[in-house]
Amino acid sequence: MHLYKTSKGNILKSGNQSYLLTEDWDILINQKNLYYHLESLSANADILSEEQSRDLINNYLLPPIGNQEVWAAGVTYLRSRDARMEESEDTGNADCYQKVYEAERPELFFKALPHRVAGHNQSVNIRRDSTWNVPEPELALYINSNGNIQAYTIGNDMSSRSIEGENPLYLPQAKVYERSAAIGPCLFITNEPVNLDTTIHMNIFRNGVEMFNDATTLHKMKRTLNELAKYLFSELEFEHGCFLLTGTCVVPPNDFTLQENDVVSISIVGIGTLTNTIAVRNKEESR
Ligand code: DO4
Ligand code: MG
Repeated sequence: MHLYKTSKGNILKSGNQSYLLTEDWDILINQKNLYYHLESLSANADILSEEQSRDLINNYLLPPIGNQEVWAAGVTYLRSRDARMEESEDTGNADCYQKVYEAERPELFFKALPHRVAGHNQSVNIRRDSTWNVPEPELALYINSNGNIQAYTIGNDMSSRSIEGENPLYLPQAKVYERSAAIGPCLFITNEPVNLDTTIHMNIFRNGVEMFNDATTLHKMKRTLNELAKYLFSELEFEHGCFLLTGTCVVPPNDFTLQENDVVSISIVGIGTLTNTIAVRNKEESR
């Protein structure tokens, strides 16, 4: 099942049918068993025609988030560890990435409040004070307030490699700024375990020309999704549940940096495609 949030209501696509669900987003998704909850709501919900649901999704789509915080896990794939070690080798800080990759405790960091999060077809920013910027395509989890994974979506953990490479203590600045995160286009809800053969694919286009194209599969992740959720919830409570980006395994070559107007598309089989255009905030917007 796919659940879209729009400014005209929530749309559930299940099988060949689309339903309009008018419940408050935070209450709708924060369920002990979201799959069965949506299945039972759909029995009494208004059915939308294919044309109506396409119109709402194409013209009124919002990021699939209400009052949830967005958190992120780091260095969950070997490829990410290697990239961080390369970007920090001149400053002698590469060691900490090796250690966190091997440690029992995962790297978890706060990423965004909902108002800083972009959705599908919205822009994400690169920082003006950063010289090396990349998107990070990641599987994102929706975890309910009991700490149980209920849904999946696509995440883009925008990052400054120059700022983090200078000093790992700059991580919050490399990772957290206006519109540094995107999630969407919808929540994917299933009652099956996640298939680890699922691919995460990213393309980057500049002036219509493809600059980058690569993919990975979830089974390359060193940690389990439940392990990440368990650590995140061990000493934190999330009234409305939260989103957790699970780390990247697709990293553009070291001579690549994003530019304004580049288009980043991330696809995860079974969920869909999240597309964002790269923007730079103008000075008037900043204060
Ligand atoms: O250690 C810094 C962040 C790592 C990260 O965001 C990732 O591996 O995806
Ligand atoms: Mg990341």
